[in-house]
Amino acid sequence: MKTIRLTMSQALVKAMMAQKIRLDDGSVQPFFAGMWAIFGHGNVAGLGEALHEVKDQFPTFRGQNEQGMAHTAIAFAKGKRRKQIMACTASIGPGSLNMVTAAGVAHANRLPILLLPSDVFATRLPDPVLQQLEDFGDGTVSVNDSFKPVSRYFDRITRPEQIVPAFQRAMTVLTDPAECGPVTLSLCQDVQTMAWDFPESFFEERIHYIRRIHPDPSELETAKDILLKAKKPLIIIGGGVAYSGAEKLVEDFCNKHGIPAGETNAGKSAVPDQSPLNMGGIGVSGTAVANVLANEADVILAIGSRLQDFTTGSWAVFKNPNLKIIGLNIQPFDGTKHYSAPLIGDAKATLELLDQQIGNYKADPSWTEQAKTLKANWYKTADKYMALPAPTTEKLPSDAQVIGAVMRSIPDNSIVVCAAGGLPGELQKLWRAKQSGGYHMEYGFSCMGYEVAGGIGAKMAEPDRNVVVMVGDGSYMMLNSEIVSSIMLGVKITVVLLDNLGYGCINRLQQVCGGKQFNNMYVNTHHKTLPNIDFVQHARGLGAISEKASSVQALQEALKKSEQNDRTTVIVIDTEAVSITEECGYWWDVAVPEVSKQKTVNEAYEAYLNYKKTQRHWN
Ligand SMILES: Cc1ncc(C[n+]2csc(CCOP(=O)(O)OP(=O)(O)O)c2C)c(N)n1
Ligand SMILES: [Mg+2]
Repeated sequence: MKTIRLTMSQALVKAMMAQKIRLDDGSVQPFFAGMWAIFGHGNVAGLGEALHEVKDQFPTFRGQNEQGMAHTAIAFAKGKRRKQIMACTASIGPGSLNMVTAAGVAHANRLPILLLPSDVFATRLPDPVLQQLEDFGDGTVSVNDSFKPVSRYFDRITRPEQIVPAFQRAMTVLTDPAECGPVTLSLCQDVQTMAWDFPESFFEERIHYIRRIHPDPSELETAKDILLKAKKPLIIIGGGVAYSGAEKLVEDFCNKHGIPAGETNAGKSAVPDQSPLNMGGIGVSGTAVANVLANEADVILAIGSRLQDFTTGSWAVFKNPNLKIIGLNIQPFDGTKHYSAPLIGDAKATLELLDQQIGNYKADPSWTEQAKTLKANWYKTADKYMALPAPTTEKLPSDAQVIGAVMRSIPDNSIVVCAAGGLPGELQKLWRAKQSGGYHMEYGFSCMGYEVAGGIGAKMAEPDRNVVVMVGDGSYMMLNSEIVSSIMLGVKITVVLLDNLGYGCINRLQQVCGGKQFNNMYVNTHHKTLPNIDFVQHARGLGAISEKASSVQALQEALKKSEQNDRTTVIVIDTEAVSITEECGYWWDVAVPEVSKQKTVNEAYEAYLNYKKTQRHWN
């Protein structure tokens, strides 16, 4: 056997560079687009040396915060529809732990990322090293064990040769459409530097592909039978539609069979908004179209959806007592939720077969017509919320008015990026993506701080598209420093920062639950001085172009102007924290205290109990 003597780190990097992926069009490209790195004593000498050696063929990017750089890598994988990914390495202790939250994001959103946190010395000889925690009862525990629940695959590399099987398993998980998510290979500091005679075969080019699982014939038959009896079927478009490349197929399927479709936050924009049977967002922040149909539907065909509570209105939005759910999903865990009739397989391959099976089946024409009428009415309602405020108004604009302005002012190919706060709900209701993939929402983990870093990843994945990040002041304050990375790398994004002086959405939620306004808006916090943050100066300080828009009109102009800017631009606008788009939406199960001294809480609890009665219990 021919061998090459390399350190574990050199071998890992060399093997990563040899991994390729074959796309549907037959083209082959590298699977790893590069490595995000923040070094410390845990990885600078080991992995750092190996990355330097190949820096011209395999790029290493320096992040500003480990969580931030991992968000960027995750957004990149999402933008690439899981066909190309990035890795992230961090130093021992705090650096690595900073990536745990991001691992949660990748896990919830089923997005592949290779995390390479540094670990303590395998030999234990210098213990405890700087940043090493000591478990008094278990010598095998390190802080990196906290990656276990947020990884789809975890291994700790305590000998150099272990990297060979561990990396092979990592690749299996990263390229598996059902299992894919974060993979963590925890690299002991000393082992990163240790040499071994690696078999040459470890470095051979390997061409992966995302396999298309075809459904079991009996599951297909059952799904066909259910669908053929449906008078009022409704499709749920989940994120899996885009990962499977089934966007056009789903659109054609809806049109051919007259089946309207609601979108989850992950599935939104797979089918462009203007497509006649795309009814927009479904569930807690759904439209007055999708949710009305969801109330009545007799069959739900959920495609590539995790059926998260926001999608199902905490399982209260489906009201038809005879409802049947078909769970078309690559992952049985998702496809069987609530005793759905599972239809396990790749969305595209399976839907093609289902289409053949149901032939010329059509939903009840009055159902399809109802959907179209509702949609036209909903557009009118939504337009009112998004209309320009009168130029004379003294009132601050609402989130909806800002969304309208952004939508009107940016190029058709734009991707809007968001994750947390009041904006995701408003965007799911109101945003109209003109082109497929124009809506990038991290709403699996809804992680504040994802927005700016995620925008950079979305732009790196699709450099020809315009990327607009919409972010609240709270999320922006949590993590904005990757703006510096965007400027360093020449990855231009436009950030629209809505400043309402606090956590507007949680403040509203608090009151819905009967609570007093407390500790969300700055004004309701314990303070000696209220913050008066100059976001424009702050963004300029990081190197961005920045301006304050004094009105929605000014925002529209600033957005138009920003297209010519040569680098990341932050446009700040003051907004009010009270208004939301009242029409439609759905109940969200947020637990309310059973006993309280506050009358408003008691009342909210009574209302809560009434809502609870509408929840579907696995029927
Ligand atoms: C990391 C993280 N911490 C806490 C939360 C809970 N949370 C959701 S939205 C929100 C406030 C967001 O504030 P901001 O970005 O200003 O948006 P707004 O609510 O004002 O629209 C909080 C605290 C979260 N989603 N993520
Ligand atoms: Mg806010």
